[in-house]
Amino acid sequence: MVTKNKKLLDWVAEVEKMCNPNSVVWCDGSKEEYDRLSNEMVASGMAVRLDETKRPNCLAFNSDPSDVARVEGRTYIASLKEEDAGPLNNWIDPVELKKTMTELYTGCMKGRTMYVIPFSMGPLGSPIAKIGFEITDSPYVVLNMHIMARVSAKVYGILGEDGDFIPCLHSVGSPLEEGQKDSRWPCAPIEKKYIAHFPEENLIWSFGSGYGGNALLGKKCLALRIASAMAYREGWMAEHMLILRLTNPEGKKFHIAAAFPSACGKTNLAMLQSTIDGWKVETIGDDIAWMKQGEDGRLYAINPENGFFGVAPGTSEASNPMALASVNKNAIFTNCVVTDDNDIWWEEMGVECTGGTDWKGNPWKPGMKDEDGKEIKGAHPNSRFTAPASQCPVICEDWENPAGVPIDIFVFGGRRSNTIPLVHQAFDFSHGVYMGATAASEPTAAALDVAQKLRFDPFAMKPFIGYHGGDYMKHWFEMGNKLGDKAPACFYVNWFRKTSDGKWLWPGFGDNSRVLKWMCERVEGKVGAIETPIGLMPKEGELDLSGLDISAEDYAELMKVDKELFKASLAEAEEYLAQFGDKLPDEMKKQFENLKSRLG
Ligand code: OXD
Ligand code: MN
Repeated sequence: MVTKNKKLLDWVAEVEKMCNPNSVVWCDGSKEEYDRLSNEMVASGMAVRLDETKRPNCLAFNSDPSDVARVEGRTYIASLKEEDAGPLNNWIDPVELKKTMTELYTGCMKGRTMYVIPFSMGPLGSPIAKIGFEITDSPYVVLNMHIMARVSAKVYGILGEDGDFIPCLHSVGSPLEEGQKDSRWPCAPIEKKYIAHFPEENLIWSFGSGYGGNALLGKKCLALRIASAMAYREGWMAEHMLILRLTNPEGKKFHIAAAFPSACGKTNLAMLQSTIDGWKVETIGDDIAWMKQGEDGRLYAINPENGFFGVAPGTSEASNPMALASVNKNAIFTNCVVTDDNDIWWEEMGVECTGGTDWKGNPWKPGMKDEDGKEIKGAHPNSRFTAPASQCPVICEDWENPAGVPIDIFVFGGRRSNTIPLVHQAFDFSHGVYMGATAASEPTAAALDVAQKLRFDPFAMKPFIGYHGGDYMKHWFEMGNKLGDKAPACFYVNWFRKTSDGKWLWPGFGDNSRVLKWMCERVEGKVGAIETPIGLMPKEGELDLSGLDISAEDYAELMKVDKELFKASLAEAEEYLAQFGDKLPDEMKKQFENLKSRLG
């Protein structure tokens, strides 16, 4: 028996009884286990093994066309009281939801193997790490969890006989009748999908989807939704942030944590190749940060994950060479093109492709059009790579340091083609909280079912806060009070501003290092700032543009603060903030009024 832990044994027995799988496999995270499941999936036709000489030990999967992204409309925070879930979350009474889901789970693993995955979010045995167990009937999930979390037999030892863990139950929701052939990507229809969180119990139940954050439960479900609720109760932070180390030419190290909504270039920024001499970026994490105040009063961050689950399209030698290098081997690709010579490809990869099999499994050639003359994309816009973080050539030597790294700078942002300048700094931490809480972005492909308009996405956490959004803002202000003068400096960036005729105003990618340099110099007091109604902005000549081909007009447009446009957006912000009712912190109201009066 791998464990004597009663909570674990009872839970696994109970789930086995309910879901009725053919057999139960207790996973150990070994290479043998990974290879065995990979071979089984290749043999059954669910996975394609890529050319071993070009991409050793890599697999490609295609999902069902209905199951290609997180489903926010089917994601629930089932707190005991509805008011504790707040206006940003869907809520169902936990008793009712458990009843509905128990019916769905009953017999749902028939004909399948049930895997019990022991995992740690954060380095094994670290005081900040959390232990979870995911039960799943998807071998695809087991393989991805091997990369994204620390899956290991050692977790059973760390758990011991009486230790606690976060139970994460997952099923693709597609039982197999006797003799029934499995589909390539089993899943349930949308109305049967539920991604449920029970924050008071630290419990996750997911049904019906095999994709990404819906199914790899250590990531968004545990490390963000459940962890954010724990962090609120316990006085720390679980945020949707990349973490990077920036070293300046004198060797001084700065640590930056940045929050951007899905598919706004977080992975690219985390692995940025600086275009300014002597400044170097190293990656600590690309999606999630857990942060606690250290004994010296500063805020320390760890990346609880073990891999990258990155958006593939647009990842190229030009945009993110370090991500490309990370997926050379031991990677999983989902919903990309498998080329005729058995390699992987996606749109804007920056390499030629003569053809292959598209994400729907059809023969495909670049430039192919559908009946309406619309170009058929080879890869789905939310197609992904899963790769071990250790394979990133610029992974920081401290990325697994259990003590974390001290955060100097917070960056917030979103994708905005107008109104928001390239960079501005908050006057102080509370103003930074206001900026983060009112961050807004144009939509992306990472969630299936969000309205196609600008959406407010506080700290890029809208889909991931496991409790009331107003309490979440209050928690940010309280963290600021606790950190005092040791709180990180806060900045807001927009890499995505365009001219009125749709041309990008800023080159982005490696040149974003110029903006990070300005932030570090602000923190060090080496450069000044111009005070504007919305915040502090670079003084003429102090943002390093050396060697960059940007005209004076474009630069002026990029940095323009149009007071009238901002004032117009205040009404939207006011409406958005009103939904938090009496949970809206007074400090938020004060910051809003201050901004309004500064804008005149
Ligand atoms: C992600 C997301 O997959 O934010 O990281 O959607
Ligand atoms: Mn994310």
